[in-house]
Amino acid sequence: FLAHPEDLGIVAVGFSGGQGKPGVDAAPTALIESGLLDQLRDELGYNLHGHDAVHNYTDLVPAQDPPHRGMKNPRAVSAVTRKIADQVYAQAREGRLVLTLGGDHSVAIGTIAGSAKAIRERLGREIAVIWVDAHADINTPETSGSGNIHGMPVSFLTGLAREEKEEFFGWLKDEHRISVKKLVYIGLRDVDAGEKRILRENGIKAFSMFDIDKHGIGRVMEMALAHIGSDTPIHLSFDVDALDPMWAPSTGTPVRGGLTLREGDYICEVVHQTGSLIAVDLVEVNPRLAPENDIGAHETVRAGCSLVRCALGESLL
Ligand code: NNH
Ligand code: MN
Ligand code: MN
Ligand code: MN
Repeated sequence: FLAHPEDLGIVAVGFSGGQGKPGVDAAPTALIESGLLDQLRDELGYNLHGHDAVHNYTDLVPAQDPPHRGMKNPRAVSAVTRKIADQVYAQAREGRLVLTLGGDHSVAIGTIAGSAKAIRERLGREIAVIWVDAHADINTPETSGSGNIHGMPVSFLTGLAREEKEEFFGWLKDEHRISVKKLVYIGLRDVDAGEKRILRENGIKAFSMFDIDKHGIGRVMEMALAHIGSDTPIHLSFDVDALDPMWAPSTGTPVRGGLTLREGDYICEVVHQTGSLIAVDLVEVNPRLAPENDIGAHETVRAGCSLVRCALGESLL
């Protein structure tokens, strides 16, 4: 699906407005300083584009941003994700693979909207999304208990949540949206009651930690890809909290009982191997949240780099 599979568009966004804990905005710089982009260029052979800047878009954050339908920082998140959608779209429109380094998971409103629009225009195709996360992030503003928009991106992207007003995600149009049928979750273990109902009522495919224990990650990936169908462009959105806190302690909402680093890497490797990958997000690394000592932050950054390298083909012999 890529005209230039060796060309990698980088969108580095230090944005934390989709949740309440500062520090997730420092992740792109931490990942880049640990050598991720150099590895992608020098070891994996990608031509990088758009990698000179880490964006924080503080200019898009209004001084006053009171809640709307219970959503916190709604104007800021809407404006920033709209900008991200433009950036991802511009890279994807060139036929490049796109890597986004977040930021909290609200950035995926922009990344997936941009991918979906570009692939529709270039190929007339719908994209599939593989969402790897401890959480389902499919709350609507009304079902959310927290009001944090990083728990809502999937509901806006699928059209389960909608808004007319531009300043509250009204800029999201059909061309940006994805089908609930082409969405697959992997790694779930902390899903809100309202989200469980949404998943059930919409027949959304989800592989929880229970399914991974039961079938093994190998079989789960076969089933996940079978659900999507071969020959479908894939956007991989990886929340680092899908990994067990043993591997990724520095994240805003760690949940025990998660994926091993090796299982996370395997998911990324299998997705790479399909040859259908069009975009990758790595989100929710928070280097400021380092329980015990900052070995945690270092380890989490290292795990994040490993996931990205695997998704971009490092392990292919
Ligand atoms: N489901 C909760 C909420 O809506 C938590 C979401 N937190 C995440 N999602 N880290 O990946 O706020
Ligand atoms: Mn090329
Ligand atoms: Mn998430
Ligand atoms: Mn999560």
